Amino acid sequence: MPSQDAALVRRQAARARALALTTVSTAGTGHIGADLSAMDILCTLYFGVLRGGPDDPDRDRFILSKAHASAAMYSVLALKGVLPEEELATFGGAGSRLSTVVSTRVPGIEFNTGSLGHGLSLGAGAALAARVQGSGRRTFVLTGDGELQEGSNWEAAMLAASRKLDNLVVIVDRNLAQKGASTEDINALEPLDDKWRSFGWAVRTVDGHDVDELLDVFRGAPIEESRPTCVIASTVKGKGVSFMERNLEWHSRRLTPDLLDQALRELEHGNDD
Ligand SMILES: Cc1ncc(C[n+]2csc(CCOP(=O)(O)OP(=O)(O)O)c2C)c(N)n1
Ligand SMILES: [Mg+2]
Repeated sequence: MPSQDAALVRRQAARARALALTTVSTAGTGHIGADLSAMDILCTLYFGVLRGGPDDPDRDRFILSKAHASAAMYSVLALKGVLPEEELATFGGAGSRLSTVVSTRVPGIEFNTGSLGHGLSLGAGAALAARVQGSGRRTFVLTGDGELQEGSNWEAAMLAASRKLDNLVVIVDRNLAQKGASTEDINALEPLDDKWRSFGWAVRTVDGHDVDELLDVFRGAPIEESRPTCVIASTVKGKGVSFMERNLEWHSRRLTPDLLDQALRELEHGNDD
């Protein structure tokens, strides 16, 4: 039986998808495929997992390492009431704090990211700091899968395991695609779960659009004592909009008003394949 919490997350994810689509369409810029891929993960964290308000030093930390999913992030923050919804219309514009990669100018964003490959190092540091401070907070980092080709991730992965940072969770948005190409064609990541295990992490593979599964694994972390947790979330780039799903062009293609209408109609009437 799906839980009430999962139903709430799903409702928010549907609203956030509509906001993100409208935001990138208005701006004529952004990375909508990446936004829709990560949306169920983001909404599960923000509406069902992360503990503590913005001023609580012991709040759980979230780091959007795939910072180009910024329209998704801002849409979630708007639904959380952290950002005014009207401000989404300024996304990507001159002088707007809503830049196309996230920054700490925006309330609720903990770290500046955008140069791929650095979020996990920041996360390992944040998790280490929590331990030193005796805080029970957890740190969650969301990376892209193409992003894992950056070697810095694997240095951070080694350190986190070596320090037994079981308060750290990395979520890999495993949509099998990077910018315009398949990850396996460019620089194969498989067997990805074995890679993380061999670096000393506890690993779980889940459906990155199944909110019940996501709630279960995030709430249950650490999944093994004394090990950091890696959640490999199998996702679909462009999830929820049929003409975007698995279509490499939609990493960052411009969403015209006609196509926006089509996408919003699909969201309203469902596209559950
Ligand atoms: C160091 C670095 N190199 C290149 C880019 C440009 N860039 C932005 S998104 C992207 C593709 C990322 O693919 P992936 O990590 O799989 O994320 P997805 O969009 O599939 O979720 C690239 C290469 C960047 N932001 N940082
Ligand atoms: Mg990817």
